[in-house]
Amino acid sequence: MNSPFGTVCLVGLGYIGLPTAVVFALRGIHVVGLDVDRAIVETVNRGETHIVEPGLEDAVRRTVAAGHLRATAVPEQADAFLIAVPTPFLSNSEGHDPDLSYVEAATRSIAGVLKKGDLVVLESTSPVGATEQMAAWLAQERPDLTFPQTHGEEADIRIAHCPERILPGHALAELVSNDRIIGGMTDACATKARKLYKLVVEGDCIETDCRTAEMAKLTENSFRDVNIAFANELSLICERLRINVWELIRLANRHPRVNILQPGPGVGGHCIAVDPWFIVSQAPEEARLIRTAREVNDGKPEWVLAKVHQAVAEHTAKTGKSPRIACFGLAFKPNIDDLRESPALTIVTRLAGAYPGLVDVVEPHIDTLPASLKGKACLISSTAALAEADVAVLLVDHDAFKVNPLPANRSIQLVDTRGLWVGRPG
Ligand code: SAJ
Repeated sequence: MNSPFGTVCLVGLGYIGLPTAVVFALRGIHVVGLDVDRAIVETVNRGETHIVEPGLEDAVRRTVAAGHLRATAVPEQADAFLIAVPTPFLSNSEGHDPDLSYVEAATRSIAGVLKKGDLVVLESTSPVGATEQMAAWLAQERPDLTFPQTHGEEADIRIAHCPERILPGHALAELVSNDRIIGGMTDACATKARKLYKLVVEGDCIETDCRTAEMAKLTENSFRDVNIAFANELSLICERLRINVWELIRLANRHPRVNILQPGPGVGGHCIAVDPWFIVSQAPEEARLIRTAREVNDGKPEWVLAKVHQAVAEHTAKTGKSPRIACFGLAFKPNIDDLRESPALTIVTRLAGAYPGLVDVVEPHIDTLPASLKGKACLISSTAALAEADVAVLLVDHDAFKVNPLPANRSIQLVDTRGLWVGRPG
């Protein structure tokens, strides 16, 4: 097959960029990974990874050994550039405005090696208008080339937005099986980008314009955030009304058109707790529900902390002694080792500060505690923690915690934020 994509360049070898690079390389496509972090470049070139993702290490080793994947810190020519760099909040922003500085730096870094006929795709989750902004930066850097904003279908460079939608922990499979939204700055841009993704994607690749594609990604994560907020709000209401929220949700979900998600200690990760703010930032007057959902979910850790403080106070009043507190789970969601933006980690760090020397942590997916807990809590086994615990706080519904380990012969006060050990009989 004579592909117009001899070389594909992934800009940013992070949680999205590296698995994406690997998926193209596994199809025998020549892939270059560009990253500003030389340690990451060297790691990948040794056939290793800096990311924990099932199957990734093996795939990097094989594709590097086969000569299909190579990393570099110096931009070089390619036929398609996929930009997958972080889009966090502005650190000085009170209103959660998006920070496009990584996108800008990545865009300007590849501008010098662009040639007529190249495709540039923004994959990073972005506010509406970011792809057009990227095109404007490229045009600034390369006045000798033409771009879609001025030359439409005749432009030298094709530009598109194709948001990633993979679930951490399932990256390699979802990169192939998920449908992709392909938002072109023009129809020809979308068509060219679709041809690229079709080399690896088995799901549908659906063409639209770049602004709709940007909003679609933000909408997906906001939809989930609003639905989780509904479950979290129900958990607060049920506590006040003395109703078991998990039983309530199980029953309500028997309705054929009701599908309520699960309450928890808050919403973590680097996507769902961030992306809705991009919509709020661009349409503050209109995005009322989306903003409130963020506030409900962000408020949940405080509520859990208040429950633990209450359990501690009750134990102390009854026994005259401070309780030992066993916390189950630190990850931001079940069955992964990812602690980024984890509400469980926030809660445990606050507890370790409030009750020095009294907090134990059970987290089967990590070997050492993160910096915020080093020397302030102990990472121990479930059995060891429960042998001493007076208060147990369940924060993550890891499979390893599915069987209730609480001893029958000793009373331990339980704060169960996931309904794993209370409220799910049978
Ligand atoms: N959570 C609950 N209750 C639930 C479901 C989730 O409290 O019923 C919590 C989790 O514990 C976690 C947070 O929400 O703290 C987010 O977890 P998640 O599994 O919902 O999502 P992420 O952040 O791992 O990945 C999401 C996905 N988006 C959607 O499902 C719409 C994924 O497909 C995206 O690719 C990813 O964001 C992203 O990169 O944007």
